Amino acid sequence: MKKLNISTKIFIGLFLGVLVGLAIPENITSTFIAPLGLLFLRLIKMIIAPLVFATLVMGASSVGDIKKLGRMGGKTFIYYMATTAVAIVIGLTLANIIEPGTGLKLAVDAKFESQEIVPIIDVFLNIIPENPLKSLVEGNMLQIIFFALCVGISLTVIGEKGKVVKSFFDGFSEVMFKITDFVMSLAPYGVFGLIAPIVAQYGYDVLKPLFWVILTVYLGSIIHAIFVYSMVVKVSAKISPLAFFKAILPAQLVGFSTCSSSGTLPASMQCAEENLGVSNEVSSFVLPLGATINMDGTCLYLGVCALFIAQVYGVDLSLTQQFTIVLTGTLASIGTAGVPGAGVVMLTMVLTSVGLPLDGIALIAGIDRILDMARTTLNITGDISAAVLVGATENEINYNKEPLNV
Ligand code: DAS
Repeated sequence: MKKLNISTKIFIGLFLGVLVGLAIPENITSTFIAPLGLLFLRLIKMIIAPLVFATLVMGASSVGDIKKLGRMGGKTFIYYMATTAVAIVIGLTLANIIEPGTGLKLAVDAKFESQEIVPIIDVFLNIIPENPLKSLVEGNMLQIIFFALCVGISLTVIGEKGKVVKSFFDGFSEVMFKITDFVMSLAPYGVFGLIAPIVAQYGYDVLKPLFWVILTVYLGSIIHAIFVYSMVVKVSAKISPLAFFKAILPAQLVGFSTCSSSGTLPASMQCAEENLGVSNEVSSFVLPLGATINMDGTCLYLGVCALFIAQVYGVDLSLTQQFTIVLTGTLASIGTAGVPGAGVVMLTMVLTSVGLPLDGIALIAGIDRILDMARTTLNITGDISAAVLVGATENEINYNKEPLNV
């Protein structure tokens, strides 16, 4: 039988996970199957920081000129902010049309302690590490990216003197890619172990009352992915949307099951480079940045949930307030880590910015994981679309790769 490609294997893992989750009680799946998913998550977390650091140093030091790095950075940042704002507008528009919260009276019993809100200026100051080793140990992605860029650029500037250091990072990034290949080969088992307990936990009675919220977030995510990213990859790289979505499917499935953009980074880099032909130099710069500051899915979810909570409480949000949501959400996405549940922290900031009660978050806390699956999948899809855009505009895409052969 023809060797199954990774997408098919992960899909089989996902499908079997759903079947087992439906057939076997939650206490069994959480005891005997969940550890498989947790093992996969730990392996992914093990490689993120060294993988990002090594590949980013290599990427930045091989760019060759600072101007090009600045150009790539500018394109990446503007693209991320623009698509994030579009995502929030799509979320708000859909929530205004579908009105998921109208006519819904849910008891808000769970008190929701508001999360600490970091002022925007601190978000930017926090990008600079006080102690780079501590950033690596703690896995602070923005600080790791900042320090790796400093090292990479310095290696470019010192030229020959940095030869030994550069060859070390060259070898180290190869080692990290090899380990990543091994970890990603376990993805089908990891996805199975992650999905089965979730399906067992979320029965129909949990999802039913909030069906319209789930529908609005998933529908908005699909609309954003199809209309925004398809146009970007088609116009910038002449890659057909079908080829693009087929090429990134493994990363999307990992994002869907892990609910972590950072955790999906190894898969995102692999799909961008091996299936779409984006150079390592571009992918190791654009993707780690995106995993942290680009959260289109999260921001679409913010638009939907802020309006849902306003509707449940009978609050009419003015256009100015809805514009405030777009602004707050876009800026808040910069400082939020790509880890499970990060969106809830941002929702706190957005609700506060328009004076909505934080208790409203308790309404959706029970299904947040289901919403996180969609928003993380959209987040990483946006990250990879950025890698394609920057790769194409910097002539750093190897078109000999057959995306359709994924
Ligand atoms: N789970 C986050 C991520 O990894 C997104 C979120 O919680 O909104 O991108």
